Amino acid sequence: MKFVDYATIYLKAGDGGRGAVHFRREKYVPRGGPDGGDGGRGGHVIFRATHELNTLLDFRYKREYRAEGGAHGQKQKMHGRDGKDLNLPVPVGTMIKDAVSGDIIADLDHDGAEVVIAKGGRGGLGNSHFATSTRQVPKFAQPGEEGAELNLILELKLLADVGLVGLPNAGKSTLISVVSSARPKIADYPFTTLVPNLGVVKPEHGRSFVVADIPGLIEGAHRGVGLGFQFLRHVERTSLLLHCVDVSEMGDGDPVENMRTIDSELAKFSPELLNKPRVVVGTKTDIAGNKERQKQLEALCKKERIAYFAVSAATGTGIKKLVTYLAAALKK
Ligand SMILES: Nc1nc2c(ncn2[C@@H]2O[C@H](COP(=O)(O)OP(=O)(O)OP(=O)(O)O)[C@@H](O)[C@H]2O)c(=O)[nH]1
Ligand SMILES: [Mg+2]
Repeated sequence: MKFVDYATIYLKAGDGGRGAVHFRREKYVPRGGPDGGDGGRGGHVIFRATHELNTLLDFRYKREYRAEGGAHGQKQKMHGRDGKDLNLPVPVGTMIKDAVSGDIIADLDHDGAEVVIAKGGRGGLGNSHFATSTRQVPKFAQPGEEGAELNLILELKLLADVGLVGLPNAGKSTLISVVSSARPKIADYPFTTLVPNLGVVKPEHGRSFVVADIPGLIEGAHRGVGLGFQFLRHVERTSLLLHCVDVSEMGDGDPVENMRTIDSELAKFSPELLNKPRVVVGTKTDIAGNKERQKQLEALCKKERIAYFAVSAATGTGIKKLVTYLAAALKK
């Protein structure tokens, strides 16, 4: 069970080609001068953000990347060919850090964002550059410069508008599957969702927005218990948190306590998370539940000025109202 939004990789840009040592040899030209050409530049390694990807999975399978070297210089002052640049597509929202210092090198936060992360080495100068009046037969040329070499950490924070949080089994994936075209795995056991799912919601009015469904959180998530921790950073960048609480009799424990457990994990992970606009959604209302407990949850939300909606993803009750509310809240 591996998380796919984090990868450590090694990159090497192409080395520059060597400059050539060569002397002109032509009929009837008794002593031709030096004509060694320059080496080509090594290929750069370039990252480019694209909406077509949404995980860093590829970088977990292949962890070494090398761009092509420049070709060596040739006789007759012929320049060696430049090495091909290596273009690596990454999902929008990928942050690139130096693996040693941890410094952020680039943050590719929009479609098409590009960064030349490792520069190819310059090609060496051929011996034709080194002839002077006193040194007419230079028997040397420059070597090519080495391509840059880097160890990097790639980190992806999904760029979603709405982050779905809640205990395992709360119905998060089911909700995203009825409001968007995402089709995540749904099952009646905890930790069904292992990696985040993104879904685009198209409300009747207003712009589309992106919802991220992350694996269930449990107590201690902020310390790394369960699967929660790696995923919490995904919701850091969302504009709104949607907290699913199972209010049916199928749900374990008390909805109010369950809500507090998640709130406390969010606060411990980053106090700012709780400053985000939040919506609490009581789920699975088609299954009988304890009305008293539902009322308590609703009352708590009212007290804390958090919007509350009761929905059933199974029957569709309350879903439209929720989507309309989200669309309006995101417009602000
Ligand atoms: N009857 C009914 N069952 C629901 C509803 N929503 C979810 N369920 C069921 O609840 C169980 C858990 O749903 P999931 O959507 O997988 O829950 P989750 O929050 O994504 O769970 P994790 O990924 O494990 O954190 C599944 O068996 C769903 O079929 C609902 O509105 N009504
Ligand atoms: Mg799920």
